[in-house]
Amino acid sequence: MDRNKLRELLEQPMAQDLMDRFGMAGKPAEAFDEQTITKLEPVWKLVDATKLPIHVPVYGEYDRKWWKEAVIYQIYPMSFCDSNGDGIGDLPGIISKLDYLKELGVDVVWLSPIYDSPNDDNGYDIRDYQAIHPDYGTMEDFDRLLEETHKRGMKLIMDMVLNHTSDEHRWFQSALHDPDSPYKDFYIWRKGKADGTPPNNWQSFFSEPAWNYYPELDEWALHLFSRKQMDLNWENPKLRDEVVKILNWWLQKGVDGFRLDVINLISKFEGLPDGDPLFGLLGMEQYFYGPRLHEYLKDMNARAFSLYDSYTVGEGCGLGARTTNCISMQSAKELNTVFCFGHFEEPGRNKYEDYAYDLNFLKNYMLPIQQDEDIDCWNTVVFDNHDNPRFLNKVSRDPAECEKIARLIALMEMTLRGTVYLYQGQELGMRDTAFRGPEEFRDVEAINLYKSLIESGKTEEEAFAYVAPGTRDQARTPMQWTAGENAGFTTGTPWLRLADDYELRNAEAETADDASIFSFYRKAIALRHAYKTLVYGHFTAEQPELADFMGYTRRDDDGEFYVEMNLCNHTISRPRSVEGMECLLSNYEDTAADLRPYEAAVYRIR
Ligand code: TEU
Ligand code: CA
Repeated sequence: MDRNKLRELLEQPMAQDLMDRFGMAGKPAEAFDEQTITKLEPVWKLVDATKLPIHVPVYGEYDRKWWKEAVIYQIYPMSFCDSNGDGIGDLPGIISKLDYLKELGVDVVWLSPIYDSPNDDNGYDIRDYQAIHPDYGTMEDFDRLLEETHKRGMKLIMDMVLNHTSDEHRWFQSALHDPDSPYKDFYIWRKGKADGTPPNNWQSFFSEPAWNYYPELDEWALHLFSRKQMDLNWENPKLRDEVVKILNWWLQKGVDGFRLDVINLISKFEGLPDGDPLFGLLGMEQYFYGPRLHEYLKDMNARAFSLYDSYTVGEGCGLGARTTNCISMQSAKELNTVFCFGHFEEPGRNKYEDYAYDLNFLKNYMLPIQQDEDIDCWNTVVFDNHDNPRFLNKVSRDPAECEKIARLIALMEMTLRGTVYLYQGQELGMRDTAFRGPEEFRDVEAINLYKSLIESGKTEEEAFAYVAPGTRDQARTPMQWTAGENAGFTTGTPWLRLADDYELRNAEAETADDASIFSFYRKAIALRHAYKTLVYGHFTAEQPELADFMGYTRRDDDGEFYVEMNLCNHTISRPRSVEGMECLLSNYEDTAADLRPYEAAVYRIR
């Protein structure tokens, strides 16, 4: 490849994000030797094929929106609050806790899926987009939840899963059993290879080949996730029309927007070519940022989202910071924001690895994003969700350190630019659980991974030891409301075991204690609500080159604030004097000469 062509390709956001992933961020074309250029041939071909828009930053004043200022709280309904003693969280249970969320300072509630589903993936396998799963309640319960949420001045967004449906959805059942079905082409069917193997080498996210074989049709159907989650064919305009109807149906009911599950996966490359191991999960590069993605997102925006004062956040599975911008720039009229999870693990690490996450990595990841004051894009600030072990425990498992780190994360969240997300229990400092055996796993991802490790020759002990720290069950243990039986989550038998520390860490104790993690979150959120400078203000890093220290100011015409954080477990000298500044919130009782382990504080300068 000639250097000019390489230079041109390296301008592309997708190439830049991929270079990040390969640990080659920001290298100029001249820095690539011939061997590396050859090795990265699949990257150049992929980038050349996509020719996706280059994001051009826009500078000036941010326009103010409710969803930019919002603190959004994710509820995993199955584990939040059970009102009828069946051990499963439900909508009446959520209604009973709305005052708790209001007290915390939540502006928006995001519900993980509550639609009718066989629960192969706990609701991310939708069987009916316009019906409530009976375990959660009725549509009347939902209408009451929405009304009670709005009554308290809060908004509610739904989790919409549009890359796939359950194989029990009527569309798929019709495709499978009715030779004249109008829904056959709603899914991705292919003939297998002559030797009887699947159409290509793609692997699912859940440790299996990404194809199911249906002998009655002698065809294979694609599933990027579980074998009961069948990928939809977005090339089909009739499918897109059905999706637009479903979005409008919920928006007309009054919901305030959507979290869009793995929405960047909906466009697959023509021909579904084999995946290259270079990109990790086999097949990933053929769909993580496909050629018609922008077209599909613009279509949904034009025919649904933009017709209401709605908010959308896409889950950008596998996207990097730059490709995320290309989808969330407001001038593109696609999505308002996109989750970027690039900071959830250190490069080269995965969620199953039990390593000490270095907050210096988080700082170096966050600073460039925060310093990029492009008003055409808006970030999300998120550390926890239902797919990952608790962020707190990635940094430390020491209880005393966790007391400080939980508050440091809270203070960072509430003083950075972006829409802020909290995951249920994060506000209490809930932690990971010491699962006792694989029989306690409920998560399809963990169960499949455990099986595949055994099949690959690992012992049961080895397989369990690998999966337990990273199973998504870590984030799904029941919400801890009291120190009483089952932490007040249910009067029955919880569907998933509780974490180990609910006597100490629960809402009843923490809401009554002004020094608790809950109270710290409440105060930090109150600061963010009181000072919009913390939302929209200019971001300037303080001595970014200093290791183990993260400091920054936020300022605009309305005020100036300074945040200092010690990112490690030993004392460091304070690089900037805080004399004359008003300390608004700190995770220590006082201000000492130096910064103590994981010390974090926000000051008002003016
Ligand atoms: O997650 C997609 C996704 O990115 C996760 O599965 C992630 O890849 C994995 O857990 C990391 O180890 C969304 C939903 O959040 C998840 O709960 C669903 O299982 C998945 O899509 C399929 O709908
Ligand atoms: Ca229940």
